[in-house]
Amino acid sequence: ALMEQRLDYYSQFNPSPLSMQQFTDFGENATNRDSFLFLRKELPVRLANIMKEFHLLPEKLLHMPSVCDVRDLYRMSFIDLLEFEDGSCSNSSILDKFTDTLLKIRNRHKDVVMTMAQGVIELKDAHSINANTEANIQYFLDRFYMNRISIRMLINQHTILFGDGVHAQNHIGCIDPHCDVVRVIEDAYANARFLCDQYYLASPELVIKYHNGDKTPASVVYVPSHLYHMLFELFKNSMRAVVEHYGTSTDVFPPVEVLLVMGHEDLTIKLSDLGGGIPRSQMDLLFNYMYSTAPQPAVSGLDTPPLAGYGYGLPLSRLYARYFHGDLMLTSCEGYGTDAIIFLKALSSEANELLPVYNKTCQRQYSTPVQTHDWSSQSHSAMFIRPFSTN
Ligand code: W6P
Repeated sequence: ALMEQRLDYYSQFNPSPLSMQQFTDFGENATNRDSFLFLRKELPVRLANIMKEFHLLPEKLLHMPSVCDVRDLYRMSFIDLLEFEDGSCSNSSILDKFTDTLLKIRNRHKDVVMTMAQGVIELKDAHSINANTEANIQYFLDRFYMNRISIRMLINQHTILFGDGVHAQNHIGCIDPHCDVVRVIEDAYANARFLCDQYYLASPELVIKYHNGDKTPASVVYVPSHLYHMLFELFKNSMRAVVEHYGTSTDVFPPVEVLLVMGHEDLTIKLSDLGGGIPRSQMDLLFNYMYSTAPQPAVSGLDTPPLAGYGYGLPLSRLYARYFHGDLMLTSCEGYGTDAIIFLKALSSEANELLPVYNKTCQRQYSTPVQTHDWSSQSHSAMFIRPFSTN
């Protein structure tokens, strides 16, 4: 009852998005106490906003055991944070306790992506799912995972800056103010290649092309682990496509090409493969959570392809890109190959967190039916994506 009342209170506030510049300024100037005072309100606000949004999900999904488990974790963490609501902060033992609580919360939520995916599988096994339900789940999961990315970012910054963990050289929390994009590309490529070699005994080469207007090396204020996550996912997909398209009887493959361009607004990273491409009808499915949790083909643990893509890798990678107002897009020529493009904001002053807000507009999204037909011809792709459309 008390929790419900505090939930109502905190959900009235909009989350406060920080810019990359604010993160770095804060990291360089703020004290443990400043950070504590900010987070003891901002974290409950971000938690409360997404906890409220759970109520808008289809009833059927809310009853799935895994979804109940996830909601319990969120309630627990919200309650843990309420303990710091109006305590004094002159006492350094309270600051230490706060940091411990954040570490406990981060660890408690480590498997939430998996558990929510399990909840979607439970729903698909128990019920048939109509187009509206699917659209609502897609909408919710994008917002839910984005909220989670943002909360983990805040927790990481606080615990790295003020906890007793090790602090990477020249980093401000988990932000590298001179993130060397080429280094991250080569690192992600090397690790994806290792998996590819292990499974297929062959892998395509990497070719990087630069186009820097003024010949300055491509450096950006960014979270290297986020960039790595996106690139590793894309390289795995490209390598698998190339090796499977050419077959393992050859070990000469067209390389995966990366074009890196530093513009005034955007830093663009384009990965091009000649892996045979994707038909247009399947493009949207690559970012669809319901489709990506299709029951896995029965393979024994040891034979599971390490490059098995199309889990939540692509939709989550796109969220990482969008989190600081970048984006991730795929374009493909079926029969030829695929381009994957990551856009990042070149300027740290424009790289603001993109956060879901619980308000009337978002409430309306859940009650608005998916697009009804106002063109006469049934396209194959539309039938494929929404086979049970009732509109
Ligand atoms: C493909 C399929 C795909 C998905 C994501 C990135 C690259 C590629 N290449 O053939």
